Amino acid sequence: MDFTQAAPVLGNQYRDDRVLRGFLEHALPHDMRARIEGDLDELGALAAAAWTEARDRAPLEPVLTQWDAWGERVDRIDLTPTWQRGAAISARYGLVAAGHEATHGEHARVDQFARVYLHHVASEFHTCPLAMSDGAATALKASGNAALAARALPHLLSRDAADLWLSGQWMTETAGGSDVGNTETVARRGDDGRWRLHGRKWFTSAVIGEMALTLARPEGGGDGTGALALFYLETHDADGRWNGIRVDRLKGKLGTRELPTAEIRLDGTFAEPVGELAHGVRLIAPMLNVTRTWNAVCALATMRRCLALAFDYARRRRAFGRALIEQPLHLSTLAAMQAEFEAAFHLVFRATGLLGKAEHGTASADEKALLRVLTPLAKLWTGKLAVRIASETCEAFGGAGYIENTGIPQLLRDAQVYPIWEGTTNVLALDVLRALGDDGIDAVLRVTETLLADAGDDRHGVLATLGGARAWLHAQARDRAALEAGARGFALTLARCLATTLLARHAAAVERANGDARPRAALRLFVSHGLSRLAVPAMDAAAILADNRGP
Ligand code: MFK
Repeated sequence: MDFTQAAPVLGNQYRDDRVLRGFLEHALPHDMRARIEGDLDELGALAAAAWTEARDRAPLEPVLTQWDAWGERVDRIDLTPTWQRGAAISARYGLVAAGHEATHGEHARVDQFARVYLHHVASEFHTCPLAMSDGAATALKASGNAALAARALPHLLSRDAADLWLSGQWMTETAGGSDVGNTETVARRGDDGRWRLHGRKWFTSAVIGEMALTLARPEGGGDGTGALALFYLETHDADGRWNGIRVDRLKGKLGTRELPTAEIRLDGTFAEPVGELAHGVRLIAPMLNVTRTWNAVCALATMRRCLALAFDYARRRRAFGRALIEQPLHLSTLAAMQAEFEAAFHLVFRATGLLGKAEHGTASADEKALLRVLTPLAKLWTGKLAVRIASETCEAFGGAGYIENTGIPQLLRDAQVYPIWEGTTNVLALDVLRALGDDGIDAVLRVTETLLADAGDDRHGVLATLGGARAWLHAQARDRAALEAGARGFALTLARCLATTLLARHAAAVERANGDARPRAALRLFVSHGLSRLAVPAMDAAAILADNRGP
């Protein structure tokens, strides 16, 4: 009889996730953990059920219908079944609301992001508009605009699906992706005193939402980033008609295909300024930092899904007379991925904890400085790592990993969005330099030294590498080109040092609590891959290679 390979099986993704459970056990008070555990368990079961349901199913995509049968412009987007259930699940599990839950105090963000992490892959990236909704709620709170906050927050933070709003974050234009200073959308104030927007937004991932925050240039305000203002708009009027918005088309993307990303035109769209009529980037920054945190958490979720499947398959698949997991090279390949994931997990979830503390008013000045740097570090590192782990996972399945209806290739196609969305790796590396400013590195060193008290032998390696990073930063200070060219390596070095510190603390705590040796093993493997990624960029050689044309 022909041999048939058993497919990988995904269990309850909360119960099976030692890393998440171990972290929550130490990060959250016991009574709070007991209160939320039922929800986490259900989300873990939903993740497993969604994986089984999607098996062998043809991928589904949203459909845009621009005209009705009688020639009226309707711009209706029909969503996939999973997306149609998105609002109900978001409201039921408070995927946005939990992060703003006052009764959970400084722990609210950890609770929220544990939920997001468990649900992300099963949601088919419905988490993207949720991220922006959370970002909008955070930016509106920070803006001090009481009227807009009173209007939108009850909807954005609703736990009732019928009331729940989604928000877009409409920044990207044809002339400005990373450089939003090139924004061409114009804001005009009419004789009636109302603002109307005119322009084209090129990547709007939540045109299906009820509102958006968007950047526009008040007419006559001048050029550049500083002259942009942040506007609030609602996508439909009270009668359900589009608010001067036309959906030109949905994007055909490499991945995240269930997510309807649209090109839209604003033509007289009524909008309200969120704050002053300038410095819109400053006003939208809280939103960016929240969506970047979501990006990092969702990248972790993809890594975890890859590892769960790859380890399971390695126990089922036999080659050369034994299971793959018993093959030394295969095992060490998977273990290296697991170690990188565990270190990244602790870095990202530390950032979520600090975000909660900062919002609750219990973070110290050094912790706030650390959070400002951790956010871009978490985003840039996990974006790249998710692609690497997803690619390695395809390989771990051999030919099956290249076959669409195993569900494995989609993990890689979807992962490629993480380094691009919300600022590319290079933009984020430059943001790390911006965040550190003149003396931010000293705050990072101070906090790390305190955290390292529990880190045992690993403290020496971390402190030496961080000292090297500090010296590198100061050595490049007078040469901006060299500083920028080395910013990626510098950022990754900081990320690896901070992750080592956090994983070392966790490993020590777990050993004391129950003798589990696995976090320590992950730490050993992670450190063995090296902490420093510092490089002195050979700018003269790079300049010579700028011309790559011709024979
Ligand atoms: C499932 C996962 C969920 C993910 C959801 C994804 C949804 C995707 C939808 C999208 O919208 S993707 C679009 C993402 N686009 C970007 O992320 C833009 C990338 N570009 C940048 O990040 C630039 O650095 C930025 C536009 C923010 C600023 O560039 P500029 O024009 O050089 O501005 P500048 O002068 O450096 O900064 C302006 C002000 O903002 C400064 O403050 P001051 O005016 O007080 O001096 C900066 O300090 C401040 N600022 C910039 N970035 C900040 C920040 N403040 C706090 N945090 C930050 N991150």
